Amino acid sequence: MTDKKYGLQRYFLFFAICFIVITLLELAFKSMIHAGQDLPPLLFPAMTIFLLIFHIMVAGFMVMKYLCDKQHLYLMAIACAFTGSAVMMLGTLSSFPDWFLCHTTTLVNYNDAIIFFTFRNIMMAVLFIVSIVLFRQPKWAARGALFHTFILSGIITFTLLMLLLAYLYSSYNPILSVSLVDNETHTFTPLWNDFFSWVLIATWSLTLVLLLRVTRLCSTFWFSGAFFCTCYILTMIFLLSDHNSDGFAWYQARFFETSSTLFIIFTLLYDIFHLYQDSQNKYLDSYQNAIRDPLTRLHNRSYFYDTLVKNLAVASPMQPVSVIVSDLDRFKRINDTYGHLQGDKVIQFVATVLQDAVRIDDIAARIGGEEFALLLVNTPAQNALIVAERIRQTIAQHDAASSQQQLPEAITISMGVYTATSDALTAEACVERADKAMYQAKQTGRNRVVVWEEPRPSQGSAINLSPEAQ
Ligand code: GH3
Ligand code: MG
Ligand code: MG
Repeated sequence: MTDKKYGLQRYFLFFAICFIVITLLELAFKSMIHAGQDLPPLLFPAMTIFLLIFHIMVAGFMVMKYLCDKQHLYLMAIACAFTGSAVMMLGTLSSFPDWFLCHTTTLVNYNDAIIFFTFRNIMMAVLFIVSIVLFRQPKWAARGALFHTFILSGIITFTLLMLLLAYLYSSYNPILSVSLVDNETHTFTPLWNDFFSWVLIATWSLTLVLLLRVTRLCSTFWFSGAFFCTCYILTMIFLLSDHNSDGFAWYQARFFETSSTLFIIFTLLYDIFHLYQDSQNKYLDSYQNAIRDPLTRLHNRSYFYDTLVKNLAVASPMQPVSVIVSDLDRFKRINDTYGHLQGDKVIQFVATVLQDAVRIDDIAARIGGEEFALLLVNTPAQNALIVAERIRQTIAQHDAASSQQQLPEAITISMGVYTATSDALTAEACVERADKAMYQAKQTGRNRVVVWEEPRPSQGSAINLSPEAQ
């Protein structure tokens, strides 16, 4: 029921947009060109050249889109429609013999122009119908390369056949040539007025109805396709209302053809923009996943080491780099008593405390199960000790109630600090020293911070105990 309502809303929107855009186009056209006005003879071939280029662009877009995943076979029917149309427009251009040299020509073969136009329209409408049918059968896309080749061969053969027929029925082949326009008087013959124009109106109308029913205008692409069909129906109506083949209606028709093709091109450009935006977001997402730990969303071990290597390269007494390694105290007991899920919540809680305690340029990482590391840029040892101490106290202060049950009971953490003031040590060696300081904290009672100090000759290793020991 809701689907039906949205479908109707979409149709209403489509017809409203069509009405507004077509009225605006008509006003724009009439403000540029007035009926009865003498028009430059090369205007029509010039408009045809623009249309030809736009049709080649649409065909190119369609082929590229199809080649992206080779799933949307219906795009190739549209690609053939626009390619065939562009080739037939070359035939139209050859009806204006001197257009290329910009000579004003009086020898225009209007009959050939309308023959190419007729075959072009039949071919495009039929290929649009094929495309709609292929769109309706998405399962066909999965049928494999052989099936795609078979369908593609059919589409291409049909396009070539229509090109051949257009050629055979034009003045290039006097045996079959039909007369749709009298080249002397430039008036349409009854064969055009009473038959072909109606056939084309019927074919495009059928295409439009099918497109609306099958695609339900589910995407901007089909929306622009429906607008294209509407403009082509309108084109035929303009031509029917005019009796002269070199008249105002031809220019009007070509203007609408060009505008509707431009509409498709803008839709495709929007599609590309959308795809680019989408892939950019996916890239950013996957990059974040690659550098972050899934449980805590802190940075992971490898990102921590990579950043540490970069920072150590520029470390100096003026630009010290501090590393803090932390490990939760008696965490096995938490897991054993409350289960792993609760243990995970504890790890997440600690991660939040760590992340909140550092600046934007610093790195908070999870480097093991319940082991964390902080990289504090431009931070001397005494400041790193203050940061670590603040974190230790924050964690120790919380209990189940104050942590909203993230912690099942109060917990503590042991931390070791090492500060590098040169690039003499590797990243691994720096972390090892902070780690040793942290183990010293464990050995000396846990829930404390120890700053690593260079061993003095008289001592095995020199350790500066946490503030609690001070
Ligand atoms: P100590 O004070 O000496 O550090 O004692 P401890 O019990 O914390 O010992 P240790 O640091 O060796 O314990 C690590 C425990 O962390 C072992 C393992 O069960 C647990 N652990 C590791 N990764 C995870 C995890 O992702 N989730 C949970 N829930 N537990 C983890
Ligand atoms: Mg541990
Ligand atoms: Mg531990």
